[in-house]
Parts: sequence; structure tokens; C-alpha cells
Amino acid sequence: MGRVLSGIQPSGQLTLGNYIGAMQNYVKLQHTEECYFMVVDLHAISVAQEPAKLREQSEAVAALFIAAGIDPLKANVYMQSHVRAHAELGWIMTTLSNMGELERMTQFKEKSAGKESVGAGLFVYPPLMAADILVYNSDLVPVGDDQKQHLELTRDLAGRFNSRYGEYFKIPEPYIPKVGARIMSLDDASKKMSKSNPNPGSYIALLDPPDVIRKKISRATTDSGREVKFDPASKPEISNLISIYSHCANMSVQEVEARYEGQGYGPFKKDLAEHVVSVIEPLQANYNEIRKSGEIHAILKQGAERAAAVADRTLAEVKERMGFLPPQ
Ligand code: ATP
Ligand code: LTN
Repeated sequence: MGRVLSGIQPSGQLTLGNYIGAMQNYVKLQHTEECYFMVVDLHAISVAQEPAKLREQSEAVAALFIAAGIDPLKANVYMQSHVRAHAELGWIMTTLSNMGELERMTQFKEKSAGKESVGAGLFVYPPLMAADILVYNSDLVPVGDDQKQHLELTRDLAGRFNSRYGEYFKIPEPYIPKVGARIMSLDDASKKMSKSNPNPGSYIALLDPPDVIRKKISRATTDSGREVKFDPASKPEISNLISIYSHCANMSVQEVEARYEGQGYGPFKKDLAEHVVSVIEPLQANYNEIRKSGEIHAILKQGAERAAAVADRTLAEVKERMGFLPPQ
């Protein structure tokens, strides 16, 4: 059994992009691997969060993990901030990082572009993510395409630690879906679908009511022409919708193209909305039940206890190797 770790920020409403790019693989991997799935609240505060919202969104993300099919008896589900070793190893990973390599991170560049003042938390976000992964000596990290570069940095930091202090960390591998690793915005297929986009029409939230989903899909930008053809270079908008269709209807891209040959965008979009709703509706029913039951708190407590047992051991070993005087 390998170790698997991943996390999602409680920085807004989870989207269909989070579900297709990351959560579906969490659900799959829990059957064969030892899994750690966190709500990464420490990462979320790299941009200012309103306290009441952060609290609500944190609980919502945890409940959505369970609603999407993560079984808390199989996988550990918990809050990043409940396992203190993350923050402490995060600092250690920051000291192993170079300014130059952090400056090259695309996510940092995008999130700081055009801002007058940029929080230092955004800059040291990637070494904290490296700590999340390495504190469990993880083998596999299921993520969407946008996290590839952070994974590369994690691998570099693990290697750097090993060469300074002796072989210790495993070098983790990303686990990225073949189709759907980058679901794009509904209003602009050059940007990824993101829960922190200020325009809610740009994303499908997992908790959007079915009629809102139908409306958002009917208003989604399409390319000129009317052919339902997967060609990301010349038809980026419709290709994105085809990827979503393919995931939600469990059909290959070719099958989707064949079904709508000669029919234009109208019928395609209508059916797409129904396929998305059919994936999201049962998830929402599970979600409502979990929130009502209040059981999420016990799940998070147990997850954090199990995770801390592993993480604390790694942290103690890392500190010993680095020459920290052990507490007596
Ligand atoms: P934010 O926009 O607030 O930075 P986000 O929506 O990108 O957040 P994260 O919490 O950063 O979400 O990402 C959680 C996981 O979901 C990551 O593995 C990420 O790669 C994946 N993911 C996020 N957006 C998409 C997307 N549009 N397509 C595929 N995967 C995605
Ligand atoms: N940076 C990730 C969230 C994240 C993460 C992790 C993902 C924080 N720690 C550890 C995988 C493993 C993002 O999706 N923005």
C-alpha cells in the first residue's frame, strides 16, 4: 500500500473543476492506498479570509469530501490546521527554498499580478504544500494540472533535504487525470475554472441548485461555428464543454462528438446540463444529510488524530537529522 495525500483550500465554493481534477481520484485511490485528504485552511489564509466564511467553507469542504464518496473509515479526512506538524515542517521547507525558485511559480505570479501589496504567505505557499506531502512521506499526490509545478518543487526540496541530511524523504509522484486535469472557465476557456473567480457564472459550484447549473451552461461562451468538435486550439470553449460532458456522462470524447454530429450547440448544451445535474444532484443529497447529522466534527477529529501520529514522527526524525536539540 502506498501513501496518498492531497488537499483543497476552503477559499470558496468547490467547483466541478475540483471534483473532476482532484476529488474523483481521491475516491478511486482510497480503495487501494493509505489516504490523507485535508482541507488546507492554512493555505487558504495566504489571501485574507473573513472568519465566519472560513469556518463555514471549511466545514462545507470537509462535508463535500464525504458526500463525493470518500469513506472516513478508509481515508483520513481532516483540517490541515489541526495537525501542527504541517506548519512546523512548512517553515523548515521554506528555509530549504530559494527566492528564485519561488519567484518562478506560476500560481504566485498569477495571484500577485497587478497587486499593489502581495502577502508573503502567497510567496511561501509552495514550501508549505511540500511539507504537507513530505510529512507523510507520500508516494502519490492526486491533483489537477495546475499543481504540477508545485509538485516539481516538492520533489526538488525532498531531494535537497536528502542530499544535505542523508536519504530520508521519498520523492512523490503527481497523479493527474488524463482527461479533465484542467477544466476551464465557462466564460473564458483561456483561464482555469476557479472557485475564487469573482464571476460566479464562470464556474459550476458543486452546491449550485440544478436550475442555476442549467442557466450557467446555457450561457457558457461558445466558439464561432456550430460544430461540436474537440479541438482545444481552434475551439477552446466547446472543447472544454466536451471534456465536462465526457466526464459527467462517462463517454469518450469521440462518442460525444459522434452523438452531436450535425446538430449544433443547442441540443449539446441542453444534454450537457442534464448530465452535470445528474452527477451533482446525488452529491448534494449526501451533502445535506451529512451537514444535518453533524457527524463531520467526529470525522475530522479522528482523521487529525491518526494523521498527527504519522506526521509528528516524521517531524521529530527530520529535526533530529537537522541537528535540533531534542526536548528532554
Ligand atoms: P483557488 O481558485 O481558490 O486558488 P482552486 O479552485 O484552484 O482554488 P484549489 O483548492 O487550489 O482550488 O485546488 C484543489 C484541487 O483541485 C487541486 O488539485 C487542483 O489542481 C484541482 N483543481 C482546481 N481547479 C481545477 C480545474 N479547473 N480543473 C481541474 N482541476 C482543478
Ligand atoms: N496548492 C494546492 C492545495 C494543496 C495541496 C497540498 C494539494 C495544499 N497542500 C498538498 C496537494 C497536496 C492547490 O490546489 N492549490
